[in-house]
Amino acid sequence: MTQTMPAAVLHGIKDLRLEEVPLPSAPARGEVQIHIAKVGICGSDVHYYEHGRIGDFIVESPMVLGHECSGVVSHVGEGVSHLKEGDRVAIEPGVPRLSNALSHYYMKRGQYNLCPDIFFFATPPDHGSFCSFVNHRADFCFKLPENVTLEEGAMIEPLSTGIYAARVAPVRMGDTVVITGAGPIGLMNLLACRAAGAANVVISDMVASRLEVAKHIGATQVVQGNADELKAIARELTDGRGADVCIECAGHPSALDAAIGAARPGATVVLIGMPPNDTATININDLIVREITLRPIFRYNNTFPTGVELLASGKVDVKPLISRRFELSEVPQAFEYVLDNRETCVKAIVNVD
Ligand code: 572
Ligand code: ZN
Repeated sequence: MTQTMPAAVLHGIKDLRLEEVPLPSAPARGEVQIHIAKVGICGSDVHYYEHGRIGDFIVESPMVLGHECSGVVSHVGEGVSHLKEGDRVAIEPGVPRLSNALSHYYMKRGQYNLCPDIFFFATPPDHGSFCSFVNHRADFCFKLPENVTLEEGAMIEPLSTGIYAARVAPVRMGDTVVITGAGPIGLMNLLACRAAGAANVVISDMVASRLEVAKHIGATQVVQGNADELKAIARELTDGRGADVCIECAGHPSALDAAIGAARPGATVVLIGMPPNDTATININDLIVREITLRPIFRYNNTFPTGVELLASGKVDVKPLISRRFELSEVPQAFEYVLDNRETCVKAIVNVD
């Protein structure tokens, strides 16, 4: 008889079912089996739940959701030497399959996030981690030190976007940074920029309660949705120049305008938020005359070791971002909760074990 485990499976729009699915087989060479412990709910999980798709990624057959996760190693595959049974790990959800030459090309360049054949938890057609056990490539599992909890471990995934943005911009010591959008990703970027040594981090949003959280976790100034005010503050802080780095996390055309408007000549504007297709316009001549670099980022690469160190050293504290905790049996209610409380809920975390 096949053994089963509980999983949260999306069958269609707003049709999320807790059901029994087959347990994974023994981990292959180079893999570990992980007993999942904590899974955060991401905006993309909620988007698949609400719309059944993100752009061209369509949930065509039932899919297990979840990709922000941590767990405990339960079985070690052959050839794995850096992990043992019982180790607590943060799991990086995207693993290149290396099934073609193009994928090898990007892997060798260190840009494995750009591999066209990447496996990614809860991105159709790949199942996610809202379940008890997964097999995963061992080199994409990162051992957590004793002073880092499994909840914090699950938050390394969303923190990774901030680490990557601060690294590629780059954010330098003493910089003035503007972040547009104070949702979970904007707030993770705020934490990463402070840890990178930014002296001033100004963050904007339309929602006052998000800005309260931002102030609590280290924003030096907050702005409630006014592009002119954002630009004025950025200039005031920099002898009239404007921000050294701007990070757009709202995915709204007006936020993109505000971010570019607040940037100093020579600045980099990092693009994370995805506006609906054909809604955002950019004045190229404005970018040229001020030598603004636009730097879109797609997920992240090589950020998990940094995430572990930031949490272990206390340089970053993600705990204030946890708004609510649920059990696996409550996952359908958890998704409804996140939908109903979009503006106030930062991160909902599910206890799976
Ligand atoms: O944590 C990874 C992650 N990536 C997101 C969104 C939420 N969480 N991205 C935005 C959507 N894209 S995508 O290419 N896609 C649905 C695969 O449009 C991926 C990155
Ligand atoms: Zn995500």
